[in-house]
Amino acid sequence: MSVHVTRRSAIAVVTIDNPPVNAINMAVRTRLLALVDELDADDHIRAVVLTGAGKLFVGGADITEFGRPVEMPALPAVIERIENATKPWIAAVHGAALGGGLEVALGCRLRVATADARFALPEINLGIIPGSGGTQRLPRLIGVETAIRVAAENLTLDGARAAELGLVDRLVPEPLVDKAVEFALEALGRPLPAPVSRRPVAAPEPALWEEAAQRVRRAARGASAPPRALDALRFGVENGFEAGLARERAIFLELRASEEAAALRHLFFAERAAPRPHDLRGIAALPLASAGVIGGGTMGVGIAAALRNAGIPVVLIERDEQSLERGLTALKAIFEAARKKASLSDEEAEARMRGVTGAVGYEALAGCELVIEAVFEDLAVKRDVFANLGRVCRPEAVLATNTSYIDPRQIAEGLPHPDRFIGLHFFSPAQVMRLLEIVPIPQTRPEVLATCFDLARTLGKVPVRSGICDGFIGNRILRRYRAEAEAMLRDGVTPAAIDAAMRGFGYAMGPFEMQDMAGLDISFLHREAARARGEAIPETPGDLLVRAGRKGQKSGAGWYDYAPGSRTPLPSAEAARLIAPLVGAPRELGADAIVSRLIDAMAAEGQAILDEGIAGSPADIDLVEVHGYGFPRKHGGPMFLSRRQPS
Ligand code: 3H9
Repeated sequence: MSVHVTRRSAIAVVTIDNPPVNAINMAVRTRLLALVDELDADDHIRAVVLTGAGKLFVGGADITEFGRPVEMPALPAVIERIENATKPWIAAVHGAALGGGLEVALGCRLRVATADARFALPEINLGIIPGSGGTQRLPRLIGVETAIRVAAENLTLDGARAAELGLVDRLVPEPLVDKAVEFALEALGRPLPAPVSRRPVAAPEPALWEEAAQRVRRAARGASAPPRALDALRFGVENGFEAGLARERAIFLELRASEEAAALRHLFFAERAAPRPHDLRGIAALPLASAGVIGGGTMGVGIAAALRNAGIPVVLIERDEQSLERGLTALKAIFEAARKKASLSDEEAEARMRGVTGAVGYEALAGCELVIEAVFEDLAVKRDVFANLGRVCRPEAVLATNTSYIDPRQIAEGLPHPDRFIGLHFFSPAQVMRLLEIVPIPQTRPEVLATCFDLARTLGKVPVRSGICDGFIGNRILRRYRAEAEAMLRDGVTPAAIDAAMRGFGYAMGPFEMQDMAGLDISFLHREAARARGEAIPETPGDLLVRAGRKGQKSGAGWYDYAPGSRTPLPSAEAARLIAPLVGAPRELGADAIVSRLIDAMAAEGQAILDEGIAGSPADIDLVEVHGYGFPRKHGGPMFLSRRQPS
């Protein structure tokens, strides 16, 4: 049974027991509704304590139901019934009370919580707004200003803060249920407070709404739900609880049926499934109490920062003192920047650096349980690194390469115990970007693979396993994306039109702006090297630009012009003139057509990657694009999109 009842003299204890997160599904709603009637009719019962089994109160409404029509009884009706019960219901919260979980607690007459309680309305992350009175009851309990932060800006309140704000009537120690029963008996001796929906709410200064609207819109970055959560909340404050509840429900149902919400649900489940692949269940990860990073360049330093942020001591290796000093300074600058932004305290920033040992030479890595190589992308250089690691590291230490393009099987050739070798492809800046491509070679032991998934969890990354191919999953799709953009360019569509279309779709920048930012010269040099090896690589428009000295932002010109000191791309007549020999007559193409051509190309490459067994699922490919390549979350990823709207 998903909800059970015990009796403690005059108090009924109702426990929602629906593992893993006590999500409220139809069975839970039906049972709660029946229980209110049952307990109201029970003369021996004077009050009801409502709690959650296991580690938390309630993780929210059951998200798996959202792809289907609403099944009755709906949650607002259940909460209304709880609120109007003749026997008062008292929520006893430990762990998370999220979304519908918080809404149920708000429907109770009183609330007690342990210090570890967390209250939030994370619905906006799923493309919806609270649908059971969260935007209406919360401001009546804790005030408009903080309620906006919770409902529309993802603020989580801990137990202590919730108690300060009056959301929690009493903070209690464990055992929670015993303390809640005591509290209930006490509460029965006093007049009960009014149900939250009947309490007045103080309307704020008009300027507060305007400021909040601007803040919410800015932070939403094009997502639909946050401003709508604010709308619902404001409407209820200005027009009363009943009208507000109706408005909230209408917006909730509209958004619940939207493509954006479907996309965000798809990502929610993909992100939760990613760290726990089925075939690794039951395989124990190896301990990872210390790690080494080889290479103090941007990538190595970013990886070291990510490890330190997760509390793992790091040995950073460089080939000489000067390079080591540069690497350590860059690492310190990362923590210093976090300190300035107040995301780290002074002590935390210092502790991050105290956990770093810099060294020249490999001997310092002898005790490490994991070593990640992040040196120059050159097979001979990397092989030399692993020859040294084979010499100094313990045979059971996990040895990883951060290569983006080189076949890891070639890097591992000659390494003793290659079963401990693996590719760990981080994305720059590695302390920020959440994607981690995990690339086993045929010899990699399952324990080593499990260890890397475990590492990803520890680092807060989204791990995706990739088979071996040129560019793995992400860079291979990027290449196809760029090739398609170039094909459109050759068809006469301007870079500005293509970039604007992709920005309109939700990317932070379009493919040509991205190339200008990253620099056009690196891929030019790759093409030149291939040509020097005798490969037949036709001249590209990018080659023409680089030959004319236009290497992107770093040279002040690329696909676009840039005013001195500015990063704002300006359409360039000069670039158009230079590439003219390789592009067709100017042609207008609508933004939608541009977007679908590029997304179709990505999805087609993704399908090829699936067919070849390089990626395990379409969802994995979507995670790569969203977390490594800036694909707009609200569209769910190229595979999701192509399957929703077959072209
Ligand atoms: C809502 O409430 C709408 C209402 O306003 C209105 C309704 C009318 N439903 O994250 P984990 C699964 S919207 C179904 O690894 P943790 C998850 O997929 C909801 N399933 O655990 C995973 O499954 P599997 C608002 C859910 O301990 C398993 O549980 N609430 C739900 O690290 C474990 O998840 C939210 O948005 C759900 N609501 O963290 C909260 N939640 O094992 C979303 C989780 O098969 N949830 N699952 O892979 C969370 O933030 C975290 O799961 C939580 C636990 C903090 C609760």
